[in-house]
This record gives sequence, C-alpha cells and structure tokens, in this order.
Amino acid sequence: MNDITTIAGRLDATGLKIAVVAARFNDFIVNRLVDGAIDYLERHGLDRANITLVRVPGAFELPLVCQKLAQGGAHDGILALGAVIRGDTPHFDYVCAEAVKGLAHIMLAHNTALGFGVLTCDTIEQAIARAGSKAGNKGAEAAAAMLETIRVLERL
Ligand code: INI
Repeated sequence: MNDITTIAGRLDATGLKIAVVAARFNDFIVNRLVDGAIDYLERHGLDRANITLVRVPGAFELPLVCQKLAQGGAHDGILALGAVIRGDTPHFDYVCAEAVKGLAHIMLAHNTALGFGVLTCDTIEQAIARAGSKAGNKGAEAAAAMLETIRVLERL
C-alpha cells in the first residue's frame, strides 16, 4: 500500500469543540450512551470544557436541534444520541425514519461531521446490551466515528 495516497482521520480530539445532543426519552439508556461518548472523547484528548451537552425531548427532536447547532458553526462535530425502542404501534418506525433522515440531511447540508448514536431496538434488552454492556457502547462508537470524520474532512 506504500504507493497509494491514503487519507485517514486521526483519533485525536485535542482542541475540538463538540456538541452532544441527547434525547430524554428512555434516559436510563441514553445517559449510558452520553457517558460512553464523553468518556471516549476525553480519553482521546478532548477538554471537558469544550463539550456542550444539549437535551431534547426525544429522538424526533434531534434533527431540529442538531440543525440549529450546525448552522451556528461553533462546533467541530455534533453527536446525536437517543434510544428508540419498539412498542405496540408503528410509532417506532416514524420516529426512527425521521431521526435518521433528518440527521443525514444535516450532515450533508452543512458539511458537518455528525455522529449517529441513536439506538433503534426491538426490545429493552437489545438497548441495554448496546448501552455499555455485552454489545459495547454505541455512544462511544458514534463518538469515534464523528471524531474520525472530523479529522478526515480536515485533510480533504
Ligand atoms: N422518542 C425516543 O427517543 N425514543 C422512543 O422510543 C420513542 N417512542 O417509542 O415513542 C420516542 N418518542 C417520542 C418522540 O421522539 C417525540 O419526542 C414525541 O413524538 C414528541 O414530538
């Protein structure tokens, strides 16, 4: 691979300003994602003083608030965290669809690295497994993806 120009992002959060937007709905899960994300970012050099945590009611509200933050341009990256858990009605499908569609649109419309840390689970057990237990912590994983994207964008 020596002859190939490779552009990759360093996992170094030193000097960055990050907004974490977290849903209150299912907060016993989402708080674990927030903890995992902040722990990851701090361990990769981010100063706690450079983290802004914004709370929103549910995953459906994540896109609007992330959009406002992206428009403001004060942050190098935005991390959206939430947990949508299937219930007895199709509500789950609508909330998930709008969250992912809205967040993907913001990332492209504003050229902003946006970590997608929204769990979409059929059961509470699946959510628990992904919020700091046997399936890892998806908040930390989303933080890692956001960080890598910030750094790769800087090099393009
Ligand atoms: N919001 C979530 O973040 N997770 C869910 O599981 C969820 N369910 O299942 O209803 C949920 N609904 C609330 C939604 O995000 C909005 O806050 C609400 O509809 C008001 O706009």
